Amino acid sequence: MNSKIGSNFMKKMQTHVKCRGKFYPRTNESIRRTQVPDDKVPWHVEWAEYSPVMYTAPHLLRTSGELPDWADPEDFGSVHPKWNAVDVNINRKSHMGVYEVHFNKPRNPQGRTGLQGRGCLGRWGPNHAADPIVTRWKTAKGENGASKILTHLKTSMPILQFVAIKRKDCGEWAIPGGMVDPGEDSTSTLLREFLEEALNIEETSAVEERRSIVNQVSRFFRDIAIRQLIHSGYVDDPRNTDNAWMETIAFNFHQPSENADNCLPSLKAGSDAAEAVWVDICHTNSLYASHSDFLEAVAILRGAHW
Ligand code: RP5
Repeated sequence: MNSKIGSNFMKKMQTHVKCRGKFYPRTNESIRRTQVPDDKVPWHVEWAEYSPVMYTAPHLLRTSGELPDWADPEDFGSVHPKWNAVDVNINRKSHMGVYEVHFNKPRNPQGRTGLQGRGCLGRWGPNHAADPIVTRWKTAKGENGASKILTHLKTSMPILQFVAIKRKDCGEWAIPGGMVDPGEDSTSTLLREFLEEALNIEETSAVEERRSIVNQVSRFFRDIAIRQLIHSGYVDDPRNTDNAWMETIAFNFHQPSENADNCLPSLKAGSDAAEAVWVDICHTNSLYASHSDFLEAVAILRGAHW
């Protein structure tokens, strides 16, 4: 990873913010987080009275046999999960290094969040996701009919666009990422989530059309000339808790020119996405979790307006 990108990230990621809001998401404001001041976020800072509410969403409290495969039991009983390791087909390793396990519960490596338990996350410890950041230059047809890259009025820098989706769960705009399924490798997750959320592949019934979309996007995602790792690590996701948190690998896939052979199919929202559109990248983009930080890193990498 480019060192400028890396250091910007580390600065921003030092203190999580979005997982320290007043209420826990998806609870109709019925579950309050203990408010954690910035200086009390790190675990090494003493806070004897810290005793946040314990909350795990009701649908995750079912017995093991009734749980979906993306969720852990609330209580492992006599089973000992392999923390900090690949546990059968579940990756319990963190990109952030070895996390602590305190009273049999993993501890958020970024510090306190004001809530214990899993909240609505399936796994104790890291919950792994993958985020495909698909970009292209913003262009317009010039007088001679040739397309030219547009620059920003203030910075004179070329404008990048990315594929954004509107999340159905919270209405926020986001990168079309998603959770890594048990046993799935994150490269497959990147492709699957993009196909589902930005191209609605699940509802594309015509076999030939479906095959052609999958082939086109797979080719595009495999092209190492346009692929760049942007982030692998913690995400400041509003669902994070003291014992369960989101991590991701975010890759940028850059479409060099609209007319290139690897041009993408037209966007169509599907699955957890209500809308899928190309959006200009700019510091004013207000996005879900740490996604604006990922875009800033992409803009720096590609020498684009931010
Ligand atoms: C974020 O949550 C990740 O960056 C990823 O975009 C997303 C995965 O969760 P779901 O979209 O599957 O809810 O933290």
